[in-house]
Amino acid sequence: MSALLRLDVSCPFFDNRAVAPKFAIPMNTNRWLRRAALAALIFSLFSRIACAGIADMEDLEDFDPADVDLTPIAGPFEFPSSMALLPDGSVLISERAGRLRLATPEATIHDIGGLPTILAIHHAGLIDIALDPDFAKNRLVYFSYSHGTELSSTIRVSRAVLDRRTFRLRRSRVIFESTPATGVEHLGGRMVVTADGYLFLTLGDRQERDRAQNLGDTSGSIIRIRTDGSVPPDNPFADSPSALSEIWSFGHRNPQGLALDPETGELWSHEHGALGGDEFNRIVRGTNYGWPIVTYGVEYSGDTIGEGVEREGLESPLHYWTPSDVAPSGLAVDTSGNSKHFWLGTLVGQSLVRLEWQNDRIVRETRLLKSKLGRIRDVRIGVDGHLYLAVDHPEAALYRVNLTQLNRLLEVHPRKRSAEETAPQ
Ligand SMILES: [Ca+2]
Repeated sequence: MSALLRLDVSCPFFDNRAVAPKFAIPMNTNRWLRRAALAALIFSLFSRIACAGIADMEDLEDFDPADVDLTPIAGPFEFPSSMALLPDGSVLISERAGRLRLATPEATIHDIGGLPTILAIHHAGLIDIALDPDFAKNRLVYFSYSHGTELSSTIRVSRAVLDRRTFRLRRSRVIFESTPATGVEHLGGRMVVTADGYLFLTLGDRQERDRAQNLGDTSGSIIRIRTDGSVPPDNPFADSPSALSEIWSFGHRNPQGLALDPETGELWSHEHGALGGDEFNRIVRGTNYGWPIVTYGVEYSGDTIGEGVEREGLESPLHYWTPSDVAPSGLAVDTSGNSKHFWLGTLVGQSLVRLEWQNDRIVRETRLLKSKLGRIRDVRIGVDGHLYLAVDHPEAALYRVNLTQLNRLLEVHPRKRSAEETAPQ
């Protein structure tokens, strides 16, 4: 069928046009996808009614997704944990339960075989997926996941060749394994692979906070290895006999976002605090980020943690969130505009967040889509310049947003507010 269902939302499906023709959904799209688009339409119409008026620029309740082509492009996915955007417009999606799936530009979904045995329980499972910088030639992918049992588990990173013809991973091998721990909380597991062949991986403290200050333990650290699994000799603790040579930075609680700056090569990360104290950090070689000695969070009982909020020699966050209504997840660096922006999802906050970077600091935080899509698990920017969102849901859609339009729309708000404040009475 080639008929089009006319709706008040756009649904361009993976094409690379900067501005898609609005409101057309091919009827040969599967029924679930049409339902997701209809839900977006209903929300869009509701938001036009309920969200009139000027919201605080920090929390944009009047944001209308229809203005930026917020579009469900594929699904459903069962609790997606991450995604990797392929050069041909396909998307690899990891599902927490231990399934890897490939959504084609035509929105056809294939299961990818050949994953290793994965410990999938509670928050544990398949976590992140990343492409080799030479993926177009070598088809290498990297994936992080929980391994072992609930009583003793590790985070592993494996790499394998993605065979697009048979939809299988081949020649899979483990290139990293963390220090084991009991329980399956505070796992971290986010990866970045750099163009010059390094792999960074975040590791949570596994709910044993003192381990984050122990350099003989990978818990609560960000590690750096070569993509073949070897440890680079210039790692900060490579010559220290009491430290694990993979460790790049430490004193982290539970980092669920890691991204590389395409302009500067800097590494950025955020992490969950306890009650309050979620942080945004620039990750620097050999640095101690303080957990659990210093934090802006407190115990869930309200008691203080450690020594306070800062101490000389321990890196303070560039931005932090207190109270704990955020829980950041997924991170993308946007260098398309005049200012650098960081995009992240939030789990507790159920929002999309933009942090604006100017003069070496975060100057503005903007929250949007609150409670509209649900818990946002992962945020990526594709080679097409669009923003992709994965939500934490048993029947999740993968969404795409026109980032150019979104940035343009958000730029209006501070000026508009400023103009109103300074207008003559
Ligand atoms: Ca910290």
